[in-house]
Amino acid sequence: MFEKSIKLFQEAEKYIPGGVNSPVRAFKSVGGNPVFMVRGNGSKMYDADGNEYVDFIGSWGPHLLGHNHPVITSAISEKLKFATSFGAPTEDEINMAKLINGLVPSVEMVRMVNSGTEACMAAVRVARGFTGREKIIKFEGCYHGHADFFLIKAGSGALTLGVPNSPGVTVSNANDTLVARYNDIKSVESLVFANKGQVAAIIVEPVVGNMGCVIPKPGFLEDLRELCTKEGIILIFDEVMTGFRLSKGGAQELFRIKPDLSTFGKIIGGGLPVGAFGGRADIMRKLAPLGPVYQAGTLSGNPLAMAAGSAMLNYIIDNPGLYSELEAKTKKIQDEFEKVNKSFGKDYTINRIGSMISLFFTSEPVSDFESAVTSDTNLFGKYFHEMLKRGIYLPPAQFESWFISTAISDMDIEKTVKAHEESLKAIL
Ligand code: KE4
Repeated sequence: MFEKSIKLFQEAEKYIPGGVNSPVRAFKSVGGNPVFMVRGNGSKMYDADGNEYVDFIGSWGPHLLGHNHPVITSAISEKLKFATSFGAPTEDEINMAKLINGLVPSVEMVRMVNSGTEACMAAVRVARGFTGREKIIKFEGCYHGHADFFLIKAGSGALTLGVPNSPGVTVSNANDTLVARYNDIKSVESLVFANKGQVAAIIVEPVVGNMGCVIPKPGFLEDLRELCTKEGIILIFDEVMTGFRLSKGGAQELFRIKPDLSTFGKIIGGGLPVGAFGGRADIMRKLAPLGPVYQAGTLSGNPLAMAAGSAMLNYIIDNPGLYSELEAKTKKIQDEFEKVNKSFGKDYTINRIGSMISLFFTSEPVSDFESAVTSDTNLFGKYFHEMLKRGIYLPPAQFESWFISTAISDMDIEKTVKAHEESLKAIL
């Protein structure tokens, strides 16, 4: 079933650390050999051994419309006739900036980069430059990319692989990163008041994907907004995952909160490497070449990536109904899974919002890092492989959100629910 992937992984490990270019892909937390993909189409991915999978990762979020959507691929191939990258300004970048501003009104000005990490790193830098303050507050279990000052009690692969505080991050970096508890405004207030006038920014995943899907409790985001306004702290919504996924205006539209800065990635690249950060013009004007805060990137805003990203955003504008379609599909999965779980006498926690969903192997409500880690990760590992054998490709880690694309069909859902039942039977 996986002979070719096993061979490829052995080859990969000779030249690439851990055989992968991003740790979460290595199946470390679920065990076994990662599967090497060769083709994607719609809701499916196909591996080197010819196995077909219903894809619930969507490249960790970008594929809102599924793989190889013709709107995206035709935009890329059209642009390819003229350009890949100039390293000079293009009209494509103006169009992309206007699209983002039109969909997310809090983003008065925006700068394109090449990854979510860059976007989050730069947003923190410009917040520090604007306020003249040095400390930041993040939340335990949240992940904002691999910039040094974020790898403090980080989520996603850092949490999965047990390195939430990575070696190589200096003490001074770590000292400027304060860590609060998600959904606990008191934990934030105590840090703010203990560091009065020193906190430049609070960065938060408005809906967390990197502990698995964790939803803000009513009032939490509002309290964060109020605290930041009162204390002159920049509120950064890390919408790399939630942006254009939870609604056409992201989580900030859904929860009606106006952050000072927002970061984006994944969906805005339509599968190509794109990140972006933006927000209040008075803050963004601090950026070089206008202001003193330096940030740069060779391939930032390159025409090919802009073509893919703007095709995606234009599709979202032309098809606003896709969000209720995604909501219905994902709710159906949740409802069917819960029925199956019940038939096994299990009340596993399933968190869902829009097309983000996570099945936690714990019966505790999961609302923060502490409750997320009560999940039985060994059981998740066994479950993952049972689902994989049945042609369902989940994120290979308990602490990741699953992503539903518009390409997921009723038949895919039926197949997934059946596989879920058979997998539970096999592991329980
Ligand atoms: P990238 O640098 O990986 O493009 O984005 C970093 C990032 C920032 N903020 C949030 C909320 C994110 O989820 C991410 C990246 N997400 C992970 C998946 N949990 C990417 C997958 C990977 O690391 O390979």
